[in-house]
Amino acid sequence: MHTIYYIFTVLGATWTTCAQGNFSAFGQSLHLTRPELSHLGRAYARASMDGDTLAVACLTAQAALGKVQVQTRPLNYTIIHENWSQTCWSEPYCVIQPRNASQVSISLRIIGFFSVQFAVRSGGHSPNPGWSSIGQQGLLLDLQRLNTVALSSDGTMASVGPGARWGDVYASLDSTKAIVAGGREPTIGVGGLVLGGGLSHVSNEFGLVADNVKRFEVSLANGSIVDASATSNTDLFWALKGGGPNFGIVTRYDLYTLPIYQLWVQINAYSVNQVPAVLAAYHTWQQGGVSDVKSNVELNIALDYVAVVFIYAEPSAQPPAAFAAFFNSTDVQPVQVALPGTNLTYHELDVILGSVMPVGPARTRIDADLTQAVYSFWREKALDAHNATGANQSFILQYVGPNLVQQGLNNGGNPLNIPTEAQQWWTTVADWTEAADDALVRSVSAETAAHWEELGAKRGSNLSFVFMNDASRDQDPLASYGAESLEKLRQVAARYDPGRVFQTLQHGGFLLDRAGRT
Ligand SMILES: *[C@@H]1O[C@H](CO)[C@@H](O)[C@H](O)[C@H]1NC(C)=O
Ligand SMILES: *[C@@H]1O[C@H](CO)[C@@H](O)[C@H](O)[C@H]1NC(C)=O
Ligand SMILES: *[C@@H]1O[C@H](CO)[C@@H](O)[C@H](O)[C@H]1NC(C)=O
Ligand SMILES: *[C@@H]1O[C@H](CO)[C@@H](O)[C@H](O)[C@H]1NC(C)=O
Ligand SMILES: *[C@@H]1O[C@H](CO)[C@@H](O)[C@H](O)[C@H]1NC(C)=O
Ligand SMILES: *[C@@H]1O[C@H](CO)[C@@H](O)[C@H](O)[C@H]1NC(C)=O
Ligand SMILES: *[C@@H]1O[C@H](CO)[C@@H](O)[C@H](O)[C@H]1NC(C)=O
Ligand SMILES: *[C@@H]1O[C@H](CO)[C@@H](O)[C@H](O)[C@H]1NC(C)=O
Ligand SMILES: *[C@@H]1O[C@H](CO)[C@@H](O)[C@H](O)[C@H]1NC(C)=O
Ligand SMILES: CC(=O)N[C@H]1CO[C@H](CO)[C@@H](O)[C@@H]1O
Repeated sequence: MHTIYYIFTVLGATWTTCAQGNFSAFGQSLHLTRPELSHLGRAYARASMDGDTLAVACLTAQAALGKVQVQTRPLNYTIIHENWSQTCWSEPYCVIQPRNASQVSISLRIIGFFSVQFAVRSGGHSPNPGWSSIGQQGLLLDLQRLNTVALSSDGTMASVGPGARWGDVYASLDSTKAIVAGGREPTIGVGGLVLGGGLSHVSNEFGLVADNVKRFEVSLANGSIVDASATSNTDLFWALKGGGPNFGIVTRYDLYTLPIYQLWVQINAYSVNQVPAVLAAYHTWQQGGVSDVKSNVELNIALDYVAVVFIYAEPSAQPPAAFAAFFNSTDVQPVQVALPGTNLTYHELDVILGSVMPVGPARTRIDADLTQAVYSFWREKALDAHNATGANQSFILQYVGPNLVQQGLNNGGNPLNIPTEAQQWWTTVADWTEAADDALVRSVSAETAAHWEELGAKRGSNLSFVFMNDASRDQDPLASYGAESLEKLRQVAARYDPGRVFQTLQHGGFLLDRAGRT
């Protein structure tokens, strides 16, 4: 009896000393003071036994980065609620708001050392719970202070922080008449959009936003800060152009500026009973007008109105001929011209669009009858859901053509593997108020997506690609890139994150570990 008790005590003591010893070396590398080392080391030794290392991780971050960068309870609720969708409101154990790449690197080393769960937020514009939010089981790395926007002296490149919002990027560049390809709503954050590929108003001409990146500065899980570009860590460069949050935290994006400044824009509103005519005109544009890659038609069909934004990547005195299907047809007449044809800067357009137009996960080749059929299917379900819950939903189509894909290839390629043929991507945005209605409202989107696929398959126009930026949590965009791409992405992740921090400790997101598994 005595002997056994004695051995247990020795093991316990050894274990405690060992935890303190391990922390001591790590803490010294963070330049903690002697009292901090000893206090946190003891707390870690105790907490490890309780399994409560998260509290010590947060305190260590506070000691290493300063209290201004790390909030523990009580948290500032503005930060918790700083996101697009209430489905993601969640209170983390603590929030780290790094100010520069080296603070991101320190945060990642702390996360790895203590092996604690985390989520990363740039703009928080994902509606998927857990993608940029986390509850009491983890810490939130909120990048909003990494928001600088700087134009290079020769004007060919803008360096942008991951936590900047696109609205601020455009506003800041506008004064120098520079623009970059970026998100289509001002509140979207830079980081999440680029890592998912990113569609801009001018993607038909210039490709995805990710394909306009010259260089990424990345903090890896082990704290190393590296560059990824066409000449440095080229495999990582390729993977970051649409491969999601699987490789590191990008702390700076160097984006090529575009050789354009003003755009021609008109916004028309149509009545819902004109939807068949609007879809027919959209189809005609896709068959012809779109060969002028400067043209873009953004279609947003809500339950009680239709908004169509016509964008031409050049100023113009008249409606460009590319839009003839809409402007020179008696079949399709707007009930209101919400914005008559105007030359606008990218920033002015961004301000006007506000929160109108997102875009979506791919489903089909261009097929006018299919679009009409799926629209009818969706509308019936969406109206039922509206009656039951008050939810508003919209039916949104995005044209994607061969030139967009070609632009990506010209800049070294990306993992997305988008088919090189004309196609349209569908997405939906739903707004509702009661959490109890989540399942019902989501079922409309899920069933509509399934219907696209089913009817599309019957008609030979089903494509497999799913666009990450607009994918729902139950979809699998990484798997849709194809087996070869997926395997290559896994190899890149294994090379840059051998400890699998981003796969095992990251709370949500389209992670490689979860891709292709169902
Ligand atoms: C201390 O570090 C060693 C080597 O990395 C590891 O095997 C051991 O489990 C660690 N002990 C504690 C208590 O963290
Ligand atoms: C809470 O956070 C917001 C946004 O970051 C900031 O504007 C506000 O000043 C903060 N409030 C307090 C009490 O720190
Ligand atoms: C990062 O920001 C912190 C806090 O402002 C500062 O002390 C540190 O010197 C900065 N590091 C670098 C590499 O700029
Ligand atoms: C828009 O730009 C075109 C082409 O530069 C020009 O001819 C036209 O006058 C401009 N329209 C307005 C209202 O400034
Ligand atoms: C509409 O038709 C008229 C007359 O043929 C032509 O001048 C005009 O350019 C056309 N507009 C568009 C947008 O194609
Ligand atoms: C919605 O409810 C109204 C009133 O109860 C009813 O007239 C209408 O037919 C319903 N619409 C749908 C699509 O169920
Ligand atoms: C749905 O739209 C109607 C009218 O446009 C609006 O009054 C209502 O607040 C919206 N409901 C939600 C949940 O957004
Ligand atoms: C649609 O295409 C994808 C990829 O080719 C395939 O995985 C899926 O099963 C197809 N859907 C149907 C209903 O055939
Ligand atoms: C961090 O990881 C990268 C990629 O695995 C590796 O090249 C680098 O040597 C590591 N740095 C340190 C300090 O271990
Ligand atoms: C700080 C902030 O913007 N919070 C918003 C988070 O999202 C909800 C839902 O859209 C808004 O109501 C909050 O204002």
